Amino acid sequence: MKNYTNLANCIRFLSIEAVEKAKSGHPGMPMGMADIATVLFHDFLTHNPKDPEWILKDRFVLSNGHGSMLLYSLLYLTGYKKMTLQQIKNFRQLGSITAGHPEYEPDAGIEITTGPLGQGISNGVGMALALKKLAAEQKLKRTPKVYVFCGDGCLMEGISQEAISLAGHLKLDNLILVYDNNKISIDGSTDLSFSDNTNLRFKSVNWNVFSGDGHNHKNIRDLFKKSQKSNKPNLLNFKTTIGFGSPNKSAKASSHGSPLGADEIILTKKKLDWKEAPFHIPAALLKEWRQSSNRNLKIYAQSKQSIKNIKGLKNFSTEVIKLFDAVSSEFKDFNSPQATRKSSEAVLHFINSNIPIFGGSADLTGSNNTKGKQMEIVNHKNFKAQYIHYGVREHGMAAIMNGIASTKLYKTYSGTFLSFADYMKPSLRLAALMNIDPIQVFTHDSIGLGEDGPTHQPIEQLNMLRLIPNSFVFRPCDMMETIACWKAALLIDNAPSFICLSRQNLPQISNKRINISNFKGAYTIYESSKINHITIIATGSEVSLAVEVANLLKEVKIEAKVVSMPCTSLFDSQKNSFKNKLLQSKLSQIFVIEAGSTMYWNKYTNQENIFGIDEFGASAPAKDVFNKYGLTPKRISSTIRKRIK
Ligand SMILES: Cc1ncc(C[n+]2csc(CCOP(=O)(O)OP(=O)(O)O)c2C)c(N)n1
Ligand SMILES: [Mg+2]
Repeated sequence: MKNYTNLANCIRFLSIEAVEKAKSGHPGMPMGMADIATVLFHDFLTHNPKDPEWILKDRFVLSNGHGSMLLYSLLYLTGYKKMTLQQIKNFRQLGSITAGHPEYEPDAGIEITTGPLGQGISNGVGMALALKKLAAEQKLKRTPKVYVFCGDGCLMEGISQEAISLAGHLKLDNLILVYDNNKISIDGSTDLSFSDNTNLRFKSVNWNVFSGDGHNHKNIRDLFKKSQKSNKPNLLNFKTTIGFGSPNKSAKASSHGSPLGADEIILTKKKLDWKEAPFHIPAALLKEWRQSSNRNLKIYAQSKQSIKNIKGLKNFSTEVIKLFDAVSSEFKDFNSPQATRKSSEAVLHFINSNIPIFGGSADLTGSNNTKGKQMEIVNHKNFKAQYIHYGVREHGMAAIMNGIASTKLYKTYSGTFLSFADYMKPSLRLAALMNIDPIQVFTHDSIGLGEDGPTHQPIEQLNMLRLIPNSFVFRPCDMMETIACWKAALLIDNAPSFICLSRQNLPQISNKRINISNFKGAYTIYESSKINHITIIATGSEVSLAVEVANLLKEVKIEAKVVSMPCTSLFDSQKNSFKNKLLQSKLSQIFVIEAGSTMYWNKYTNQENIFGIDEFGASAPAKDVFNKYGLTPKRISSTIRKRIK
């Protein structure tokens, strides 16, 4: 059998030296997983470093992202052009692609951003799902595989259970999870906090489970081989030694997250019989690494034909524009009161199987109204389908969607209640950070949901979402605005969108005013006169309330214009001249009405001009809850009247 030891040592010493030079980082994991990674990249992973974005390659996810130097070493050694030796030397420095934790850089071979533990496992599930769909649609002979590395920490995180449970249910047989079972985490031995029987845990959710020695190359090969042909997802549980090769720090938490130190590096080199200067890889070893992927060249060449037929998201925006021309003309005269979640469903009914979309809901399909009538349900016999029943797994769902979105093969959206956005937040943030474009449909978007009470009534969630950089929160007020928001969200391809929708019926008020083909996030929806004393900004269900307020104010000779602002970030990105003109009024007074926390709105006006809710809601019929918080036309108009005398 081949001797992989020195190939693995290339990874070890690149990692050790990069961490040493940066004076920070995590050497232990790359040292411990180097043997497994070598066998995988050398003999199994189907990839082509010359074409990092080859659609039909296998995906590699480093869920234990603190071991980022393992990934950067592999990319450099196998010959990814962007991953130069200079990048390795610039580990953790400003402007490098070798960040402390891997940051999504598909053309460099970094397929997903990881670091918050557990996310990568779920991202891998999403990738595996997207690739199963692609394989089913294209009748591919070979379904690309997804290899995910994870550590003890990823398996302790709750999100991992949501993801592995769904993966087992869907029988994602192209998924291979490689567990770095080193029994060490930051606080010390995992005996302190972790006594799961991991193999039984995975077996119980319908996975194949294999155990082995993560430093025995033959054993590693055998397990990878066994996982190649399977009808279930696979766990390869490898016993490993963190910091392998370091005489004083191996098997200890001290190797996890700090440089080994100059003296220990000398001892480690001695122990592993490595005589090279820092960052120097002997030519013969580098050559062998660089040639290791040549075994894939044939399959790469053969895949050209299949790739021609894969349209992915290439024509997506053209399709969306066409679709929305049809949707808009269908509903332009629509005039019945309707909840915006129902309006959203009406949009989704137009989506047919030609549109590359993956929808779903976390067990609230009938409440979120997320399933278009033409959509089939994904199961292990029907991966061509468009709709995923995620089960009650919000966090897993959001991270799985990031995995789907990262492939750029499908647009993906899902549904749950807005109050449960908190369950998904870590993954939403990562989507924004990665510049990927999942869409979350969040229904029951205010106290307007009524009797389910304060546990279900979102208060600070709208603003929590708005505070995520590079994200778009949409909160439409009626059918036509819902159409505009869906269209905008589908066309955004570099940021996540959150479409927040009402449970309760709302009147149709935007038809005459909204410009769907040139939607700027806000517009004047109502003016009581040509010259207005004040401006009232409102969103979603409070827009019609604002119009009622304006009508009451008119009775006392205060003229008001109502600006509907379904997307603040889209509005904020417009030219100042547009923004100033839209908000301008004779008295330069701006008021805001939104049934949620007030704090975000201070950027448009003074605190006392904001009508919102800064405490938890109440269990009661919606009307009574709006009343309790003074969000009624009468109360608001009389307060405004007092304010401006
Ligand atoms: C969600 C989350 N919580 C905490 C951390 C901080 N953290 C980074 S690594 C780590 C320990 C992980 O242990 P393990 O996965 O076993 O890694 P090993 O030490 O074996 O490399 C922790 C707590 C994190 N990155 N993400
Ligand atoms: Mg560990």
